[in-house]
Amino acid sequence: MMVTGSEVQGTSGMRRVAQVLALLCAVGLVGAVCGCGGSDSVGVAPGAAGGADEGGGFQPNAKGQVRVLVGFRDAPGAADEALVAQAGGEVHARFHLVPVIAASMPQAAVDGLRRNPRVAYIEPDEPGEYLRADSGRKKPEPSPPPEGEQVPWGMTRIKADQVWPTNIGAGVTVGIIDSGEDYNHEDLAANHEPGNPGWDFEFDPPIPDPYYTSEYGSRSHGTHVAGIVAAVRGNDVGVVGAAPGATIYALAAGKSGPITSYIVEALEWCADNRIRVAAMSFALQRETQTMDDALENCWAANVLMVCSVAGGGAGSDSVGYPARHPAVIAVAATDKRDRHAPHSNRGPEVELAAPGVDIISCLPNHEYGENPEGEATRMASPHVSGTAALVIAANPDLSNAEVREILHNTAVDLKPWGRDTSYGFGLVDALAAVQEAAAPGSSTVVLDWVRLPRGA
Ligand SMILES: [Ca+2]
Ligand SMILES: [Ca+2]
Ligand SMILES: [Ca+2]
Repeated sequence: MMVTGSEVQGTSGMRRVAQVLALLCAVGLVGAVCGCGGSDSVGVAPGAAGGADEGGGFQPNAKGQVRVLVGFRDAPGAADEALVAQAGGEVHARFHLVPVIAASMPQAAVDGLRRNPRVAYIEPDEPGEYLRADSGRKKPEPSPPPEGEQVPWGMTRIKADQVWPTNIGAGVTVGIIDSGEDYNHEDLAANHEPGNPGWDFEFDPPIPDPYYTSEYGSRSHGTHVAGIVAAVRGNDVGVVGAAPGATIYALAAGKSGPITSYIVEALEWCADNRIRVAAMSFALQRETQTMDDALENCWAANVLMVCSVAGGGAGSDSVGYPARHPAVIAVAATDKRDRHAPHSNRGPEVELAAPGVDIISCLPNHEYGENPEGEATRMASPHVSGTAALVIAANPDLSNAEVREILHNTAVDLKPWGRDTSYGFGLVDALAAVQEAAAPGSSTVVLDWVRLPRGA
C-alpha cells in the first residue's frame, strides 16, 4: 500500500485520511489526484486539512460567539459536553460518526479549550452554498404544470427511460442532503415514507419535519433536486425522476445555506439508517478534518455519496468540496448536445458527467420548472444519484465501491477520449450500468475494498 507523508502525522484522523487516499489511489478510483502526487485543493485554505488550528477562519457573531467543531482524541461523552459548556460553549450536536462536538462558544475561549489534552483540534463550523446560479443566464419563471407527464430530456439522455419498464429503483433509500423539500408535492409525496419525510438538522435537537416551500431561492433547491432523483412515474402529472421508485428522505442541512455540522448530522443519519445513496449539491468554503472523517466513515458504512462539482470556478482544477473528496463521486454538468456546461467546474477529481442545463423538475407547491436561479451544476449530480439507485435495485448486494465502479465502467466516454477533467469517465449511462449490475460474471472489476473502522 502506498504511504503518503501525512500518514506519519499525529492524529488517527490524519492516518485515516492517508489510508483512504492510498486505498483510492491503489484501486485507481481517483487517478492522478487525491494527494498521491497531485496538488492540493482550489478554493480551500492552506492547511485546512488538518483543521484551522492556527487560529484563522472563525467568524464571530454579534455576541462574539463562534461556531466550532471540537475534535476529541476519542469518542466524546457527557463529560466532554460538560467540558465544552464550562468553556462557555453551547453544544449543538455530539456525533458518533466522528469524535466531534459541534458548539457555539466565545471566541476568547477557543484557545483555552484547545489546550485540553482530550481535545485534538478545534476548527470553524462554516457555512457553504447550495449550488445555484453559476452563470448570468436569465432566470426562468416557474412553468405551469405540463400537460400530462413529461419525461425531461436528461432522463432520455442517460437512458433511464429505457430502464424504467423493468426497474424504477423500488425501495432503494436515498438521502437528499439539501435545503429541505416540499415533500407533499404531487410528484414527490409517494416517494417519501409516510410519516417519515426526513429531518431538519437546523434545529437542536433535529425535528422530523424538513418542509420548505418558498418558490424561489434556496428553499426550492431541495425540491428541484428531489424531483430529478425520484419524481413519480406514471401518475399522469409533472415529470419523472431517474429512480421514480426510490424512497427519499429530505435531510435539511440549513435553510439559506448548508453548514458543516448539519451536513455531518445528515451523513451520520445516513450511516445509522443504512441509506444507500447520499445526494449532495453544495460546496463548502474549505476542507475540514470533521467533514473528511465524516465522509470517510460514511463511505465505510456503505453509503454511496454523490456531489456536483460546483460552478463558476476558473481553471482546470476547481472542483468543489466535498465533491473533490476521494470518498465522493464528483459530477460535472453537460448540455443537450453533450457539451461541457460552461459554468461547470473542471478538475482531475471529476468522475462522471450528467445533464445539468435546461432541466425541468419539481418546484414547491405543485409547480414545475427549470432551476429558478439560473444554470447550476446542482442538476447534474441528482441524475447520478438516481442512476445509482437503479443500479442498487438491480443488484442490492453490490457495495458502494462496486456501484461506483460500474458507473465508471459503463459511462459513455466524451472527447477528449479517456478520462478527462471535464467529463471524468464520461456521461452516465443508466441502461448500461443496470445491465452490468444485473449480469453475473460481468467484466466489472470487483474492488477488494478494505473497510475502515467506524468513528474510531
Ligand atoms: Ca410524474
Ligand atoms: Ca471525489
Ligand atoms: Ca473523455
